[in-house]
Order: sequence, then C-alpha cells, then structure tokens
Amino acid sequence: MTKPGRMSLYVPLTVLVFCATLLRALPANGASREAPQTPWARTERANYPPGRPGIDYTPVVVPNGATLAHRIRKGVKVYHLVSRPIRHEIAEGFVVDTWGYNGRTPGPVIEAVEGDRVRIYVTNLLPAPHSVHWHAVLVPCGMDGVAGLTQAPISPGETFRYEFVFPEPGTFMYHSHHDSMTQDGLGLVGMIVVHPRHPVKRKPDRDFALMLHEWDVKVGTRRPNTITMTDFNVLTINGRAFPGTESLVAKLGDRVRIRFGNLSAMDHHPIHLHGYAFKVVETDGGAIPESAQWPETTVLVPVGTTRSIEFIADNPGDWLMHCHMTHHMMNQMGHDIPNMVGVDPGELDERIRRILPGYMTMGQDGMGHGAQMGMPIPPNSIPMVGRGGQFGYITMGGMVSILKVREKLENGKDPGWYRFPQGSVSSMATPEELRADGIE
Ligand SMILES: [Cu+2]
Repeated sequence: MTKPGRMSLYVPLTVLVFCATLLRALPANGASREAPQTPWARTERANYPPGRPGIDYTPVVVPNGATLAHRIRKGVKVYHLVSRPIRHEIAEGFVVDTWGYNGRTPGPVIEAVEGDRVRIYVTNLLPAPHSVHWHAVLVPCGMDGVAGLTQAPISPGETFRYEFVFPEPGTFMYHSHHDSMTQDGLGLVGMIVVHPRHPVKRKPDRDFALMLHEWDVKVGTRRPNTITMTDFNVLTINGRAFPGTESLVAKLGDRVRIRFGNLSAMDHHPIHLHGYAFKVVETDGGAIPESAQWPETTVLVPVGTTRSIEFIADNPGDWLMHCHMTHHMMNQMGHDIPNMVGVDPGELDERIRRILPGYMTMGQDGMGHGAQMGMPIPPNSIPMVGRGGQFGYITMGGMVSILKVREKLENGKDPGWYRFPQGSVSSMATPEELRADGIE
C-alpha cells in the first residue's frame, strides 16, 4: 500500500469547500430574500459634501415667502425653526393673529440637496406642545416627528434636535404633528425642496415653491377659526390672498417648474394655468418617469401632497393661475346669505333708506360689482373680489396669482402689466364686422 500523495488529498478537500460555499448561498426555504435596504442607506454611504447654491442647484423662488437660512458645521447643514404666535398680513389691510415658523406662515422653505446631512433645531415658543413632521421625507422612524408615537412632544420653551440625510430629491413639506387640526390650521406648515445631486436633465431656470392653505376668518376678526370643517373663506398661496399674491415672473424660453404643496385642512385645489399645457413631473412620492407624464392645464393638488409641474415659457403675456373651485377665488365670502340673483327690489331700497340711510340691496346680478363700487368694508377685512387691472376690474380673490412671461426682465422683478401687441386684444365688434360675418 502506498501513502496518498499530496495532490490526491487536495482535490477532495477543494471539492468539499466548494460544496459548503454553494450550500450556504442557497436559501433554506428556496425563497431568496435579502434584508431590505433602508431608503437613506445609499445616500448616507455616499457621504456627500453639503450642496452649494448656484453651483449644485438653482435656488427656488418663493413669492411672498422666504428660504430658511442655514450654516454649515463639520459637513452638516444646520437649520433652526422657531414656532411661535405671529401677526400675519394676508392682504393689504387684512391681518390675522395666528401661529407660524420664524415669524411667517407658511414657514420658510427648507432647501437642500439630495444626500445633504441636515440638523434641524426646533424651538417651541407656542403656548402648547409641538412637534415637526418631515412630510414624505424618508427619514429613520425616530426623526419622523409624531408627538407621542415617535418622540416626546416639544413642551413650550424647549428645543429639540432632528438629524437625518435627505435620501431623495423632491418636493416635500413640514408641519406640526401635535394637535394638527389646530396647529397646521393656524399655519404651522412649510415646504421642503431637495434638489437632485446629479440632475439628469436641464435644471429649471425659474423654480417656484407655492404652499396652498385655507382659513376661516370671520369679517372683522383676527383669529382664524380652526374648529371650522367646511366654511373656509380665505384661500391663500404662500399665505397671501389675491390681490396680495406676488406674480410669478419668467423670461421667454425659460424652463419653469412650479412646486405646489397643499396643507389646507379640508380642500383639494385644482390649480389651473392659462396659456400653457404642462407636464406633472413629480409628486411627493418622487419623480414621475417621462413616459408616464401626460399633458395637463389643471393639476389637482390633494390635501397632504405636493405636485410639481414643468413647462417651457414660450407664450408671452399675463397668464392667470388660480384654483378652479370658484368659491376659492373669493375673499371672505359669507355663505349664510339669501340668494338674490334675479331679485327685483322695486321700491324696497328707497323705503328702507328712510330708516337706514345708505342701504342698498345687493347680489341681484352677482357678486362682482360690490368691490368695484368702492363700498366701505369693516375694519380688518378684504373686499370679496379683486383689484384694478389695465382693462378694468379683476373680479377675483383668494387662491389666485399671475404668471408674467416677458422677453426681457429686470432681475426677475415684476414687469408690470403686459404690453399687448397692437390689435391683439379682444374688443367690441364693429357693426361692419358683424354684418360681414352674418351676425344679427
Ligand atoms: Cu381651491
């Protein structure tokens, strides 16, 4: 008998090791399943440096609003939100006593870049406990900001620290998650814009962030009523009602992105833009693949969501942008009044004026004429509709703004009313025109 050589021993040993490795790789029950990767793992691992404005992203434009300032500490963007009672102007001559962040409602936009590590301090100067939820941002559970569920409420006078990495680019929101009906209702809401780290297509030239909200403020009062469930009478874009809304300004040829967020209490808002067909490119769940985008002229922004639209500003002019719910295009409209449309008051006005000087029956031909006539209104209130335009009175209020597209712009400043090319404005038909076209 001869002893086995070295070579003949190695061969069975190698086969054994190979088989063991193979066995370990096969799942015991036949169903291969890896532990899921947390949403933030990829960007956290990438360890990105803080994104720089003007280099890594084009900052958003916030009409009537602001962006939250930050400082950088050892590679972390540090922000500070302060919730407290504020006095806020919704339109000229109309202020409310409400709650907000850093002196405003909505709070300033938190702007960052995908993969940015952020530390957000929240100081609560409200008379009630508070917490902040980072709506639709995929954070670790302990940073989710739900008082009682994921953290202790922030008591009045306390400051809490939130820290996380923004894992995905997109349009998100922040709002109170303690007594949301009262606190969100009083204006403790704001938007979050996270720009992509490596944009795959042309960045927007004009990138607007707009928060939609609704309030119930009885005429002549200052305190929004958050117990209301249906009768909202003040509709705002970035905390302002038309004619207090700042126009959106773009240059001819700009790629325009408009990010809408809706933290109204009870209403979705179908936002309609005149003069353009756009694509809905993103929800707060992420970007919509190009193959799944379809053209729209109205985008429904449901409560608790964001919708971003994009288009090329190729049609110059003053283009109305508004919620298409007609009651959302009014200011402080009362709804418990009789229907007067078509009523003939006869001598009623004259007879009532004998005991009530200045009395006038209204509403027989609608709501449009009251403000036009410059009727006196109670202190701290706004006329139900409008402002003067270059062709007369604009009979709208509430959730209304104007997109102004111009060939030339001065530093993005409001260029005033559009100067229409001669002969391009609809006007009264002449008898000759009517005759020529056979219109009686
Ligand atoms: Cu609406």
